[in-house]
Amino acid sequence: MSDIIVTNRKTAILGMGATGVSVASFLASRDMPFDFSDSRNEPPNIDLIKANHPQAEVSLGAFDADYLCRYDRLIVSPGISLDEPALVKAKAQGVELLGDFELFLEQAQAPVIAITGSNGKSTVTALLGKMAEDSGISVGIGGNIGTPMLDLLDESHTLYVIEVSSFQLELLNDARGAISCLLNISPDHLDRYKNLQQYHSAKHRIFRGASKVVINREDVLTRPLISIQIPMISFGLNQPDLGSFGILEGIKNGYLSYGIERLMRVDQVALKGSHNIANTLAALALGYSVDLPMEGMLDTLKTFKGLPHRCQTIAEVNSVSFINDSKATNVGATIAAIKGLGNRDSKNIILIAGGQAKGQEFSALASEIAASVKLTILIGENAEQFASILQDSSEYQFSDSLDGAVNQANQYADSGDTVLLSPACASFDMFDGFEHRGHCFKMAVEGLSKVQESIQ
Ligand code: UMA
Ligand code: ADP
Repeated sequence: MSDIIVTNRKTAILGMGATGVSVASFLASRDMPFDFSDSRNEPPNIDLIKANHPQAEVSLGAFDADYLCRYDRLIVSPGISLDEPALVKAKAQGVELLGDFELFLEQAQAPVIAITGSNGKSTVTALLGKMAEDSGISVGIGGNIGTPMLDLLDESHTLYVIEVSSFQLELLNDARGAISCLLNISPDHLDRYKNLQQYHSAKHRIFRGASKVVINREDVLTRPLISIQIPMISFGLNQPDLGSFGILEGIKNGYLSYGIERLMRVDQVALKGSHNIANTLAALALGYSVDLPMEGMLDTLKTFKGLPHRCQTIAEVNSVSFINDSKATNVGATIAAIKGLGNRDSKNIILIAGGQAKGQEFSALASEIAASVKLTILIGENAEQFASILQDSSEYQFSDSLDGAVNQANQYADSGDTVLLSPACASFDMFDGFEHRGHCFKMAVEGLSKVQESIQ
């Protein structure tokens, strides 16, 4: 493939968020000129960009096709839909659309592990990154998880572990020998994609030009559609074939295994929940594919407790556990949380859910909620839509605020119950993001603890 970075091409960066800022620094460090365009009138980093890149022309407000067609190429931030009419027209007129992932892959001088999936990306990225660090490797860890990937480029790194979203994959043409992992696929971002098929196609672009592939053998949607002649390692919670990762003797009392080789008892893994055991196996498969030492990886598994806002126990008040799973922004993640924490014999969960549905159906949740949830408290924009799937199957209430929902949950809970914030929805109707929502939940629960202390 020809070099992407050629200097005489007129370039505009679309989007002035984290990605746009990192693309600008990258181009500036190579003395390559660029302009900026953002469809918001008051984009987030306008002052920073004007100060750091005074030579760049900045165009704000709705994207204009004629304006964009002045450029040879547009480097498009992931939050911008490629169906945006001005982009569609610019592309039709021969303007090249490029994403930061392609730029990053061209520049990276060390092996790249690329991780995508509907759920578990950040957990696997952070876990694998920790495994590499613990084994003494200089590793760049970032992408959708937080640090824009172009900011990671560093000649001293001998490995990159990159989380990539479907948005970041939409413009990928060639993974340039990356080791590509697709963890799982369940409906998400259906406000951006026309249907699940289109979302699935975006995810599968991760396999184009990969040198090795790691897939989930229990999720057929993760299998490459075309037969590719590259090494493939699978993971899954079932018994592994030779050369793949899985569980021997069952998840309760069994072993993480590589083929018939028992590696470690499942109950020694610090991460909890069967979905996290699947994540653990994916990380092992990826680490194995770049020759990380197995002993060291297993040691990391004994201590890595996971990231905040993902099924994180934050308090116990009156023998009721409060769990923050604010990062559950789709139905698949909330199903995993209820499955992992629910007790089907005694319905022990009070679920706080709702927010922005992002075009998804909630119906797949109904049977899981009916089995383990004693009360669902619904908040946010799509609370009514969520309630419609619960009509006959289980009890629910509405709340205007997260504080109110926590109080309602606390009043309803019996000793031994679990209050679970796992919204299955995006948070932007009420919060600045999932972290803000999780933080507000924590504050509300701490408020309860204080009331409890003052009573005692
Ligand atoms: N913008 C427009 N027009 C639009 C949409 C956005 O001009 O139609 C502008 C905004 O005004 C803003 C900029 O684009 O100036 C924001 O760009 P962006 O939305 O692409 O976000 P970044 O700040 O660049 O952050 C992105 C990822 N965000 C999204 O994909 C939406 C971050 O993932 C990622 O951490 C960051 O790049 C670094 O790689 C966040 C995310 O929510 C956490 N990701 C989604 C998810 O995990 O579900 C995919
Ligand atoms: P992502 O980066 O893909 O959003 P995270 O690791 O941040 O993934 O987890 C997001 C949500 O998905 C959390 O609620 C978490 O408990 C849940 N989750 C994590 N791994 C899995 C998995 N393998 N299957 C289903 N849900 C998962």
